[in-house]
Amino acid sequence: MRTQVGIIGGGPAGLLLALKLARSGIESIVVERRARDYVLSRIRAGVLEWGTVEQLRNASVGARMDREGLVHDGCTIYAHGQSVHVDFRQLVSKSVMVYGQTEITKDLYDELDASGIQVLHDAEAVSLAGLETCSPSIGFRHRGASKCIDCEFVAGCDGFYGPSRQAIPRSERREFEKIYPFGWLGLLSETAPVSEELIYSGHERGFALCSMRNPSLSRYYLQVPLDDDAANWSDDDFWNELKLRLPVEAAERLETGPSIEKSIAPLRSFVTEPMSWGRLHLCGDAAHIVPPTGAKGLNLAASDVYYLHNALRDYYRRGDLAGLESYSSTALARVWHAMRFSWWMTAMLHKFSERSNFDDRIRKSDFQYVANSEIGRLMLAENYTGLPYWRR
Ligand code: RFL
Ligand code: PHB
Repeated sequence: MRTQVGIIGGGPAGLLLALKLARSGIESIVVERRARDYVLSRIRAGVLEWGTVEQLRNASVGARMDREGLVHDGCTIYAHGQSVHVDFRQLVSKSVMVYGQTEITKDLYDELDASGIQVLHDAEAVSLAGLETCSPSIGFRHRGASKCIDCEFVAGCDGFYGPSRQAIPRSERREFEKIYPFGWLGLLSETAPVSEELIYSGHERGFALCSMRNPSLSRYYLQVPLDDDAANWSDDDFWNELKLRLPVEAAERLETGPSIEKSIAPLRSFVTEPMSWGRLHLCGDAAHIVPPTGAKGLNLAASDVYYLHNALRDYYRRGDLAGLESYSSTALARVWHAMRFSWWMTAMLHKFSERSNFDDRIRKSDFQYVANSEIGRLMLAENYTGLPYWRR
């Protein structure tokens, strides 16, 4: 098989890149390790920055999002007995869109099918070769046969555990990592959301988040120890603990019901540098992971795709290599801002058992800065709704 861009990974980064490239007349093939149903059963992100919304619209894949997504103009941060409303529209004239990653992935698959773009599912033993040459390739096993895609560029969109990042020699890679001593237990239920906007709660019992997918589907999270197991939590245990961690008015309004999904995700901050090696360019979770507190993971995947698509388009239209050469540094500048913001939100709102009394006062002071200063809320709103896509 031969194509211009070989894409490893059929998550949001790989699928959006394939679609945007097709819109610019550039061919690609996507190789995905899992079956489509498996990819579509993963419940992940829920909050889209406006830059992500506009990218989906520009790739003509935003119609259902615009019909079914919920536009949010603010959110509530609760800690130390005080609720603070952060009004995005008033502070930065921007909003976010609440629309599940599962729905985006489905919309992207439907659009790729309609455009005749190949996504090869159930690919096993995927490997990369010739990355330092002009003709790299992707080898894999598919339905019992060995296959190879010869291409001109490889986009590594295969998430944190995929092979692309590992294909960059260890001596050429620098990794930056922070592991947090807790995870998030998420629960999905067919109940009305407790509030119209998201509530982030930094309670002394631990963090909690009230989110949603639509007016009758709620998504809630609780901070739990890293070694906890979702099976240890009955639905009643979850609802009781959630009520204890929310502002009283919200706890009283909370509608409870059976869970339709319950799972624990660990929290991690991770960046690999550089994001390019020869003809390989990494996008999304393959290059970086943020704790979900700032709702940045999917949005960073989308901004990487924005930069990489523009760089490949300039190369194929004009033979201009400048965008590809600066892709890593351009993408990383935005990545590090999101790293800082996600780390800051996580530190401010979670309970750290090993933290000193000094750290606890800093955490309280961070929250009070948001509560008492419009500049504090402005910083939160600007980062949460998404920093601009700077150009080189
Ligand atoms: P993905 O989604 O992990 O997709 C990578 C794809 O690559 C495939 N793959 C391979 N394919 C071929 N060969 C191999 N050897 C392969 N190995 C892996 C995988 O099967 C998969 O299909 O990465 P991508 O595309 O970079 O997208 C990143 C996002 O999924 C991720 O950052 C977000 O979900 C993070 N995230 C959130 N992000 C937000 O922007 N807003 C949020 O509100 C938000 N909430 C969340 C989140 C992540 C969470 N979890 C579970 C980690 C909430 C949670 C709980
Ligand atoms: C979600 O709805 O899954 C969600 C929302 C906001 C976050 C993280 C996850 O910060």
